[in-house]
Amino acid sequence: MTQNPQRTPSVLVIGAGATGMLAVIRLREAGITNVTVIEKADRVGGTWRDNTYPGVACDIPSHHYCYSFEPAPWKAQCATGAELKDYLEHVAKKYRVTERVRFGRTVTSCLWDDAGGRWTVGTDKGDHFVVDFVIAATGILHHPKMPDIPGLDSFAGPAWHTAQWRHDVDLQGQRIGVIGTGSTSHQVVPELVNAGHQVHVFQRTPQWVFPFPNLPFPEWLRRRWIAKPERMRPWKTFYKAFIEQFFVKATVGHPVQNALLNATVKGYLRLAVRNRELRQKLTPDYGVGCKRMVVNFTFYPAIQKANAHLETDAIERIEPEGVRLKTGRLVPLDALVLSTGFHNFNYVRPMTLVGRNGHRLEDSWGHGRYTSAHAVLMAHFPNFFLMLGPGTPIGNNSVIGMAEEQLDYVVRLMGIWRRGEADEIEPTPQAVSAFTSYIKAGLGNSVWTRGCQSWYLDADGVPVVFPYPWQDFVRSMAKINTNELTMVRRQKRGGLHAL
Ligand code: NA7
Repeated sequence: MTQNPQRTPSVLVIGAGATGMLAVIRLREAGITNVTVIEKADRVGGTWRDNTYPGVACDIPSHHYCYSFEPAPWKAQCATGAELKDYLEHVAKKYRVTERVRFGRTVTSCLWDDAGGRWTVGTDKGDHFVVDFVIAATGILHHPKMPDIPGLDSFAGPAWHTAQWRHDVDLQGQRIGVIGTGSTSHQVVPELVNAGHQVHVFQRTPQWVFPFPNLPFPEWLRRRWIAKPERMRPWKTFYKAFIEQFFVKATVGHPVQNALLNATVKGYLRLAVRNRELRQKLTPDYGVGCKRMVVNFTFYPAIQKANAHLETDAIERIEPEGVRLKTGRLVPLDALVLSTGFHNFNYVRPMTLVGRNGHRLEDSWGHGRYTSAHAVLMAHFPNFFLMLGPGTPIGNNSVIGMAEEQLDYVVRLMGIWRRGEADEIEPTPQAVSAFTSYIKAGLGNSVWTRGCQSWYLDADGVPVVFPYPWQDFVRSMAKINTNELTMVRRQKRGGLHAL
């Protein structure tokens, strides 16, 4: 029943990365303009602002990894970090996102006021915002993970994480160690090797690599796209279909796609690395796709060069002069690059998040089990949306596409509030359990449980990803199921009334 069609909420968005920016745009389209974004850095861009290491690029095709409403004449199949940063800054300007952002402040607390039915959001600069809704767009791979290797602090030379690249260090003539062999390492190592440096790559676990040459788009084609942007639509359709019909289906257990993926990565390794001993060192002992697939075409050629050294013996400790291996050998180094990934389960943390009846985030997640409904709603946290929460990502797919689907859902949920049908909306604990069971039920067929350690796994070794095809993700949020929601209406005199 429509009671007050004019209600417009106040919304606070945490983070001005690709998802937070999208939130501003989608909310404005829906007529919600009282939106404030809190961003700790001094510019928009999130991941693509922070990661500036040599070779940084997206490993999802650029026509797919962008907003559906803002195609761009990309320079190559996969955009570089710099190109994506420029793209996001362009979007922020064009869609007037920047004017909504308060830069240089970090959200330190989100406290739900049971009596008032609103959120109070505090920042490290002492601000307090009282709002109807909070959208946490804090990203998945945001907090660099330092390796827990003894002696790290004792290293005499410079040491830094790939997400905090030291552009001030002159690497000329330096012996560089790179710890880690994930997607980032596969991008940065070829750059360092091809620049002629002596590079020692410390591999704990080899990775399967899907060969994808990052071919540039010819200038004439880009000019055609610039002249008529709708000419880019078929390209988006093609790459989207490729990812969804091949990659995603291969990872969630479709046998044909899975067999093809296996044949491709194994065949590529055989063809690209001719030295049997090196090939053996680079061959994982777990199923293809179990760790997030590395998409790359430059690492194998680089690691075979004379100035590249693959170290596969376990690390004992780090010493002032270099890395001491368990075999006793010291690998002498002048600089150390930590390509050791991210704390992907941090989500909104660190911050104090307290929901209804004093319920803390740690009360839900304290045991390292991350739950949500539809990867965006959390029980006990009314009017709070966690973008790309537990239950995402979907294999090697575009998180921008996932965020678009989630925001459509969020805007429709806010419609309940705007029509005055409810003032407080949260998932029932049963909805969270049902979504968690739904995710677990799909994991058996997926590649993520095939005997590896990966950043997808929670404390129990259960992957926290969406193990079904893309269409299922879309379908799961296509309709609002009010049975999944606890909706509360505030009566005029201040009492609460559960619906
Ligand atoms: P990843 O994929 O988490 O890779 C981290 C790498 O660092 C991986 O090879 C780890 O080995 C290695 N690592 C982590 N800690 C240690 C210690 N203590 N000792 C030795 N090696 C270690 O992070 P990336 O930045 O490469 O990629 C993150 C995502 O960015 C990627 O999936 C894409 O979505 C884009 P392990 O495999 O755990 O043995």
